[in-house]
Amino acid sequence: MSEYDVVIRNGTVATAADTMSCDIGVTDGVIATLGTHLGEGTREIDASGKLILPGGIDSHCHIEQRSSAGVICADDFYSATVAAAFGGTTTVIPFAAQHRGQSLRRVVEEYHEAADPKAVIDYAFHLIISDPTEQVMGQELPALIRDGYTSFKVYMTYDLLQLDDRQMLDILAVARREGALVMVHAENHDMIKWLAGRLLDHGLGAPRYHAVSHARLAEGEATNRAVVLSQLLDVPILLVHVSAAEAVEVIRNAQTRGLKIYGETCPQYLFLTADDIAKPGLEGAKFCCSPPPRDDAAQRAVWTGLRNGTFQVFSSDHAPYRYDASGKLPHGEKTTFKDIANGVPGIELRLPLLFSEGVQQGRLDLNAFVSLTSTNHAKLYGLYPKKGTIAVGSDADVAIWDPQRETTITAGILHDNVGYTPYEGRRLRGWPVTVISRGRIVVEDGKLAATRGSGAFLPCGLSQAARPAGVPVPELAFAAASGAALV
Ligand code: DUC
Ligand code: ZN
Ligand code: ZN
Repeated sequence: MSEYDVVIRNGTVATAADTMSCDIGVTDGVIATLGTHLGEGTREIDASGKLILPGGIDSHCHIEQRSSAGVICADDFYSATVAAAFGGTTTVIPFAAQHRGQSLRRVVEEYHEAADPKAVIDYAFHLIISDPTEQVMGQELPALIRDGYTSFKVYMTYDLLQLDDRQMLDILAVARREGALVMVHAENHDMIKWLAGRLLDHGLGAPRYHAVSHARLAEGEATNRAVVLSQLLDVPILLVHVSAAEAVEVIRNAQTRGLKIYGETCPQYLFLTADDIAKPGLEGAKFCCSPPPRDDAAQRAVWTGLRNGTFQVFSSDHAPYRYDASGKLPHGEKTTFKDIANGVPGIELRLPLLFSEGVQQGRLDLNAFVSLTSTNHAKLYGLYPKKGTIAVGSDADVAIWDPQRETTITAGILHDNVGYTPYEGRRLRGWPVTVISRGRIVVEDGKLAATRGSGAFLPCGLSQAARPAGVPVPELAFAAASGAALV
């Protein structure tokens, strides 16, 4: 009888901390041994010349989600998780999105009904809170946090999602009390609406004006406001999908001042610019997302932020919409920028893009790549060390990379249900060739080896990052001394 279920031999293993030559023995879905001269495995994998990295964790993706405008994502939990797996990702954390009037508990049940029979890799859920009623804030949310939904996204823009500052503070206060992590979509709603209205009044409805209306200052202002709200209550937050240099600077400054502010960015802010949105006709709709890709200087600021630790996580913000009336172009040729479904696909290419342009081009070392794409996600969202590393006792979630494999990106090689890719024609070096989730081979030799519904739900623990710094601002300290604990 074999000693292990799976043994991976002769590869180079990299974690967020180390790079080493060792073999991996897997038993019952868990890493049992790291070492050399391991006994036999029922399944033997030769990883000579390959890198063995923790499976990616994509902690920002939209799957089978209905937007506030009523448009459903092109990917369901099967196609999205298959695409993720082909791209080296073994855990996804999409959103259970509340629309106004809905019970948060019921929303979570519905997302489980969608995901449980379809996902091929493991998944957790963040919540989206758009209707912070007394019932939601007083009962549903605290109970859900205790059930393993320990992070939630709030929006400072979008007509039907936007929260005002007072509501934001209510949510931050609950997060502080319960130890949950708040993810913030930071753009100034009124600035965007004002700009969009004027542009449309002047007959400027082409996709490129999406980027004009979502001005970089709107992102910078809201990012600063979110930081200050978090500071007031001494509760950490994560700024998601950061695109503008102005926002990167605000986050960096806050971190320098010792505030617990975290940052996330995404492939579209490294590899696309507003010029893509300005492509002729409606072609630019394929690149419309919020906040939008900006310019070369913003790309440089985002790369710098990845290198110097301003950003802890690199996620896809996969928000898949087809280039037709079901998604990007609800009014066909007459669609203006304000009606284009926001979002770009990226769940499969997130890791290959960053590996090729980051690691292979010498911008990031391999360990930073692992931190940004896997380990830090697990730490931020309470999944570490079950997920996010290669260590004895961790789930055997690994991606075996051929670092030299060259691939030209076309929509046809991808596994999502979008029909186009914003990265068409790019040539990448490095690709995950074998992907393993809890010891199960999920992708091998370009083929899917996992079945629908074989992914498991992961209740999240509390984030270490979400602990308050413990230094209340003077006003809160004074209120407390006066007998009023405001948070
Ligand atoms: N913006 C979001 O806020 N969510 C989904 C995609 C997008 O572009
Ligand atoms: Zn967002
Ligand atoms: Zn998003």
